Formats: sequence, structure tokens, C-alpha cells
Amino acid sequence: MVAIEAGQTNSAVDGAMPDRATLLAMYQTMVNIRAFETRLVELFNAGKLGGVLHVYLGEEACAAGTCIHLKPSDYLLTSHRGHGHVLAKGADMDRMMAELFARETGLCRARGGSMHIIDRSVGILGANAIVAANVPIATGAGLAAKWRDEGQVVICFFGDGATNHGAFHEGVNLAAVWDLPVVFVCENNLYAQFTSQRIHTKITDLAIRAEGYGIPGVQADGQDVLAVYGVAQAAVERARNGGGPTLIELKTYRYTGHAISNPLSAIGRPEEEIDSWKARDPIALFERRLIDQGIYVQSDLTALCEAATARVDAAVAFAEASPHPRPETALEHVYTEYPVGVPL
Ligand SMILES: Cc1ncc(C[n+]2csc(CCOP(=O)(O)OP(=O)(O)O)c2C)c(N)n1
Ligand SMILES: [Mg+2]
Repeated sequence: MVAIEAGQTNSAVDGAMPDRATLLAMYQTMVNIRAFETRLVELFNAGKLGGVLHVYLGEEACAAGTCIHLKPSDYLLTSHRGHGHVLAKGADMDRMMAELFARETGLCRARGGSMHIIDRSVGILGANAIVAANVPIATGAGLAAKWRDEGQVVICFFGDGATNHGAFHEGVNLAAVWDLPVVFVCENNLYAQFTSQRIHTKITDLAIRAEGYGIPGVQADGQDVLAVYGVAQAAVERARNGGGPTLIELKTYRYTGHAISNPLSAIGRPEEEIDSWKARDPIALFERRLIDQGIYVQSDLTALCEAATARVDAAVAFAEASPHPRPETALEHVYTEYPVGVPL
């Protein structure tokens, strides 16, 4: 185990090199997310998906390097940009695609959509469209996990913008005070909607906010899945062993506008900035590493990418063949039944 202490805010936390099966699993997760969301963009632009779509293209190493440490019984909370986390936590791709197509076979029977996906069978307590609202929910889940005392861990993903919200402060502070098993992961993609982090926050390194709560704050290069793997391993083990929460900041970048319908460069992002991040594409970096170290050859990786595309084809076919919910059932499955015998 790699120890991390309160006040630690650098990225000097290095885990052991993962074994071959783990490397393969992380690579598959990354290419599955890439294939899934690349297809979503095409489908959205073809008018096949409704609503608003926030994709995660460019940030795949963050989900893969963190969620690899989780068990199905661990809990996940995510944001409006949660497809990658949900897939990495083990949601069924067919039912997830069906949810995006608003079909009755979707994970939430079409009542949730892109920003409200839940799959309790694998611990996904929900994506959330309200910025930072998932943070206090993660703290609540952490309290439940602590009371249950079965070694469950909660992971909570949010963006740089979310760290300026009151709910972030309240949620992280309470988790810290009660030493709850929650790993808070800030994916700092340098923008909150259209606003640069330089403008919305006075500090550059958001991990230092952890110091204000008396918990460890660690950073990693969010384009390097092995760096993410190392910091996440330490934080998850710390939470699982009763050590309390950690704030992880992953420096990353999204390749699209805030939502698919928003352009990327028209919002004042310098072209050189976009190019320099794309030159460090997380999948390309990982591929180079795997090939250079002799773990895989290019044809292995190409086959895995083709398999990911075929998996997405199957998910789209499943979704398109599924029925829409009947309009008269619109109010079903929305509210839980009030438990019998419990006074109001
Ligand atoms: C409480 C609240 N305020 C504003 C919004 C509108 N909004 C949606 S996403 C977003 C920016 C979030 O930025 P960040 O946390 O950095 O996440 P990113 O989109 O970059 O992943 C805003 C302001 C919202 N959904 N909820
Ligand atoms: Mg952001």
C-alpha cells in the first residue's frame, strides 16, 4: 500500500506497476468509452438522440485508472459528464445505450437519460445534472458505508467548476470530520462550461483545497492512466481501511465543447492549447507505453479497438430494437413507494 498523508499535495504517489490483466482491463475500458461516446456524437448529430449530451472524450484515463480499484459493491456518484464513469464501474452497455435512446429497456426505463443514469446492481447511485450536488450525496453514502462496516468505498467525480460550489465544501468537510470512506475525484479539465479555470478560481492546483479540510490532496496527470492508477489505489485503500477521505485532482482536458451542441474553439480556447492536449491523448500515450514495454503489439491493440466498436454496434442495435415507454406510464418508476408502517 502507498501511504498518503493529510497535507500531501504533490503527485509523488507511485503505485506498483499493475499486472498484465489489469493493464488490459484499463485499456479496454478506455477504448470502450472512446468508441461509445464517439458513436454518441454521431448519433446526436444525426438527430437520433434527444436532450443534451456532455461527453468525456479525452478524459478516459481518469475513469479507467480510478474505477479499476472498485468492487461492484462500492458506490459511484458522478456528474453531468458521467458516461465514462458509469461504463468503467460496470454498467451494462446495452441498457445504457437504450437509456440514451429513451427506451423502456434503458437502465432507468428512459426516465433518467444521459445525466441521471443509475444502476444500483453495480453500485451506481447516480449521475447528477446539478453541479456539485453529487458531493453531499456521496458523503451520505459514505456514512451509510461506515455504519455498515463492510469495507465499502464511495467514489465521487466532479469537475473543476464544481469545487467552487457550496455543496462541495459542505460535502467534503463533513466526510473529513467523520472520516468517511469517500474518494473525491476532481477532473480538472480547465473549463467550467465556457469559463477558464484561470478566471473562475484564484488557485491553479485544486488539490490544495484538501488542506482546508484536513485530508490528503493529491494530483496526477489525468492523461496518464498509470499515474491515475497509482493515486487512486492509495486513496481507495486508505478509504477501505478506515483512513477517511482523499481529494484527488486529475489534470485533464475535454475534446469537445461543454455539450455536443457547443463549439469548442469558438469560446476563446487557443488552438495551440487544444493541439497540445490532443498530442497527449490518453489512449495513444497508453498504447505507446504498452508497445514500448513489450506488453502488447499494435495488432493486439487494434483488435481490442475493433472489438469495442463491435460492442457499441451491438448496443445500438439493442437500443434501436427496444420499445419506447408507453406515454401512459410516464409517472411510473419515478417515485419510490413509501414504506408501509413508517409514519409520515
Ligand atoms: C448548480 C448548478 N449551477 C449551474 C449549472 C449549469 N452548469 C452545468 S455544467 C456547468 C459547469 C461545470 O463545470 P465543471 O464542474 O468544471 O465540469 P465539466 O463540465 O468541465 O466536466 C454548469 C455551470 C448546473 N447544472 N448546476
Ligand atoms: Mg471542468
